[in-house]
Amino acid sequence: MAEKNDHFQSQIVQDFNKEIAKYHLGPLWHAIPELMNKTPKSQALPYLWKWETLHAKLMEAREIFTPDRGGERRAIYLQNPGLKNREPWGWASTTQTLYAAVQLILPGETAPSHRHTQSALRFITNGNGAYSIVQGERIYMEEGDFLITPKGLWHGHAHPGDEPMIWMDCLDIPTIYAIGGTFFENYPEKIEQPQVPDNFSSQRYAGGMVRPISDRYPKVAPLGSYKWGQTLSALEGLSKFEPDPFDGYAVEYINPSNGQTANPTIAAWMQKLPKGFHSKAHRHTSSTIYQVYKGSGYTVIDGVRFDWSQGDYFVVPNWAMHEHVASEDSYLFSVSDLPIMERFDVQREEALDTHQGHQEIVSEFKPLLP
Ligand code: GTQ
Repeated sequence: MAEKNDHFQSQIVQDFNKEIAKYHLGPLWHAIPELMNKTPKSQALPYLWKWETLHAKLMEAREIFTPDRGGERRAIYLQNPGLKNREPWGWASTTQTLYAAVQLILPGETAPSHRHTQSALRFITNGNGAYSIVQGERIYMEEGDFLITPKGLWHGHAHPGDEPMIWMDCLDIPTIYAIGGTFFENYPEKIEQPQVPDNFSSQRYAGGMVRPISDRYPKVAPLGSYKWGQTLSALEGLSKFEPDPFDGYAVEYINPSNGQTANPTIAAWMQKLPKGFHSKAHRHTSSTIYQVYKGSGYTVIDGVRFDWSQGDYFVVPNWAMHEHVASEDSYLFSVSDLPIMERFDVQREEALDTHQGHQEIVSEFKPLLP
């Protein structure tokens, strides 16, 4: 081993590395330890954004940017500190594969319709009364609802209600950027007009466990919004039994016509961690962005304690050991790149097998407050 390292460091090798760089060539012997780690080495870092900070910055943005003047959404995205320097696209990354943002819409505002090859989803955290119009369907949004905007469909938002609304956006922007698959188009008018009755898709799927017979071979996801009440009753049913040791009581939002994830590239879950629940620690290839919908507790990520409470967002990067503890009944909404990892057949999972499956806490994360 010593011999190999010495040679790797030798002047003759280093000079050669420099020489070929002039021709836009690189030495594999230099790069391989970084490119081919034994196990995933995430460039994204574990991180947590406090609600106080997100809320304060959205409020400051109220006047600074309006969709009507700017022609775009008032969204502030979560920039992972580990990915900041990965220009040009790293700057819009929350994990290596996914982008997450908080979006604010005020009564009377309109966020113009557009379409793109990125898949999007929304989770409504604050307020009621705005609608998203997705490919001609007006979908009214209420707290706790989960919505999808499949890739390629026109979508815009408008707010006829009377209180500010905030929601979480998640898109596969970094993934689509990395593969060179970005297409984007503005709608010719400010916003689409309805083509079908309001809340058409959620009414068609009101049963929750049956599909209209015409949806046997769906071309696009046939359900646009998943109402909080239905999600909650699914969790209540599940909560009568034993929790999953790693995730408590968790459900995944699916395309009810075919049982696949609601969005083909982004998995979305809602999980309930009952008061006092302490999960076992594990790690997996996929990375996750959590939104604390209700409750409080902490998550230990690679030995660091991240305390969370309602409205906070946090990231568990690829292959980071993590376990959750709930101080009160808590509901965590989360998104992950599990479908991407599965598609590439690289999803693996490993439970911590020391200390009864719990990590030793070595430090506590200190969040940035406004
Ligand atoms: O609301 O359609 O955060 O297209 C990023 C891209 C939100 C949206 C984002 C988008 C949207």
